[in-house]
Amino acid sequence: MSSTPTLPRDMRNTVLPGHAACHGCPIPMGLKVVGAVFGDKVILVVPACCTSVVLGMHPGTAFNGSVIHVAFASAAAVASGISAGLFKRGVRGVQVVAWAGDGGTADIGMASLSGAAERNDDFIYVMYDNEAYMNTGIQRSSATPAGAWTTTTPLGKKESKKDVTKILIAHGVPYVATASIAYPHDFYNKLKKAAGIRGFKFIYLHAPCPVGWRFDPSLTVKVAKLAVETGMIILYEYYDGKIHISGPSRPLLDKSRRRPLIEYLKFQGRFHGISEGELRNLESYVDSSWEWVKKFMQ
Ligand SMILES: Cc1ncc(C[n+]2csc(CCOP(=O)(O)OP(=O)(O)O)c2C)c(N)n1
Ligand code: SF4
Ligand SMILES: [Mg+2]
Repeated sequence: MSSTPTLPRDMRNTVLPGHAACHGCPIPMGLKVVGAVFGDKVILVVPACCTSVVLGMHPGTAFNGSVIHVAFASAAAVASGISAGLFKRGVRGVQVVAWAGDGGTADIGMASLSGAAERNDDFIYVMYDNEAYMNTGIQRSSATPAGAWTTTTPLGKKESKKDVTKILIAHGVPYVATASIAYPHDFYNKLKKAAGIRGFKFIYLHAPCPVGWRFDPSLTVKVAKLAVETGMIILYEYYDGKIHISGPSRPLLDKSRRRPLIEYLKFQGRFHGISEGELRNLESYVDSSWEWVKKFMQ
C-alpha cells in the first residue's frame, strides 16, 4: 500500500490558529499549500472576498506572510505594481500571489486580470472558486454552475458556468493550471512550477463552500474529490501550447471511468431542486469540457 507523501514544508504554521473561517472552509486549506511552497517569502494580494474576513483584522493577519487587502476589482493591477516594484529594487526570492475569489476574478476583476495577463506581468494569480459571492450572502457569480441555487437565483441559475481558464489560455500566457483543494500535492506542484516560470501564471483552484453549497462542513474534501471524480472539474496544466492532463484526471479521459455526476450533486443542498433537464444540461457541459481538453492535448 502506498502512503501519501508529506508536503516538504511544515504546513501547520502557514495559516495561524484564530483565523475566522467557517467550519470546513476551503480557504485555509488552499492557503496552507501556498504557505507550504513559499514560507513567509510571499506577498498575498487579496481583494474583497471571504479571505479578507478569514485572515482577520488589521494590524493582525492569520497568514504567515505579507498580506495586502485591496479593492474588489484591482487584485491583478496591484500585484503587477508590487511585482514591478520588487524587480526595480532588486528584491529577488519573494513571490507575489494574487489570491482572489470567483467574483473578484470572473466578474469584477476581469479587466485588470486581462490587462496583467496581456502584459505578461510576473506573478501568480490564484482564483479560488467557491462558485458564488459568499462573503456578501451567496449571490450568483458568472462562475456559478447552471442549476445551482443562490440567493439571487432562487430557482437555479439558468446560464452556464464561465470557464476563466479558457479565457486565460486565449491570452497566450506561459502557464495556466487547474487544481482542487482535495489534491494538495497536485496544487503544491503546480504552484512550484509556476514560481519557476517568468511572466504571468494563472491557477484555478476549485474550493467547495459548505455554507453556500449547503453541505455538511465535514464533507468539504469529499465534495471537492467528487467534483474531480465525476469529471465536473478537470485537473490539467497548459504550457508550450498544449494541455497536459494531471494524474487524478488522467484515467477519466475514458468517460466510462467517471462517476455519475449526480454523486457529486446529491451532497449539495444548492442542487436539490434540480430538474431532469437541468441535470442533462450539466452532463452536456461536462462532456463538452472534456472534448475541449482533448482537442488541446494534441
Ligand atoms: C466595488 C465593490 N463592489 C461590491 C463589494 C462587496 N463585496 C465584497 S466581497 C464580495 C463578494 C466576493 O465574492 P468572491 O470574489 O466570489 O469571493 P468570496 O466571498 O466568495 O470568497 C462583494 C460583492 C465591494 N467590496 N466592492
Ligand atoms: S462562506 Fe464559505 S468560503 Fe466563506 S468563509 Fe465560510 S466556508 Fe469559507
Ligand atoms: Mg466566491
